[in-house]
Amino acid sequence: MISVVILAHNEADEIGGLLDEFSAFEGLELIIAEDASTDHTPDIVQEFTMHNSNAILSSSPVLAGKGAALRRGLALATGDVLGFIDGDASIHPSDFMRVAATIEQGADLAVGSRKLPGSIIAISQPLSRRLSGFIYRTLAHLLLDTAIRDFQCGCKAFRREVWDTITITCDGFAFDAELIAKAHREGFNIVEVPITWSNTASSKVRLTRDTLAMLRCLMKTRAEVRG
Ligand SMILES: Nc1nc2c(ncn2[C@@H]2O[C@H](COP(=O)(O)OP(=O)(O)O)[C@@H](O)[C@H]2O)c(=O)[nH]1
Ligand SMILES: [Mg+2]
Repeated sequence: MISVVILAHNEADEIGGLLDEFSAFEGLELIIAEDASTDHTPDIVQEFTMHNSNAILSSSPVLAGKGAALRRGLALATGDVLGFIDGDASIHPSDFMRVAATIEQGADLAVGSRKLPGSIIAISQPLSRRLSGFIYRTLAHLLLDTAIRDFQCGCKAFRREVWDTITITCDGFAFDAELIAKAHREGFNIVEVPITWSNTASSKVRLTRDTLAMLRCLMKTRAEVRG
């Protein structure tokens, strides 16, 4: 079975549609990791879980960060393949399923990518995010010594063994880079899969604060994977 953690903080406009799209797929456990929403996100998810026995809501009143929410959600997962997707409908569930299918084909960690020849950016990010993304990517390459082209895309899947082997400590958006760097260090087979991605207006990233926290995490991860 595949367990997918769906990240949601104030995603009331998108989460219902995304969950409905996920229900078209069999063999999935859906874990919605929701933090501190001030809109109707928890109500929408709760309504869905009432009619879908394979779906669980894990809520926290504290805005813990993407990494912390993912650790909480993944702790509930029972599948042998684990994964996560952003809950803002920037990626279609069918793309998550393609990424997860790569695990059955031999990958240990499958990384959805917006930077491969087959990737499609249907709606692009504003210039400020594209610029900060470029700087982050360049630094992540230099610091973490992996050839991955898109660290940040919110669509990844991995064997349970990967999750059981490594420990992720970053609470925020640097979760993905830490996961990739530590899986790489352990010699796991990492495969990038092109996906279609649309920017949504609802980004929760606070450019200065989150970017600084991400850079701190990158430095910490570098020290850990090198040490
Ligand atoms: N549970 C939880 N979800 C979060 C948190 N921060 C962001 N998210 C969710 O993580 C996903 C990615 O965040 P987003 O702001 O869209 O990042 P961007 O696409 O890189 O701008 C979205 O579905 C957010 O709702 C958090 O602290 N807790
Ligand atoms: Mg987003």
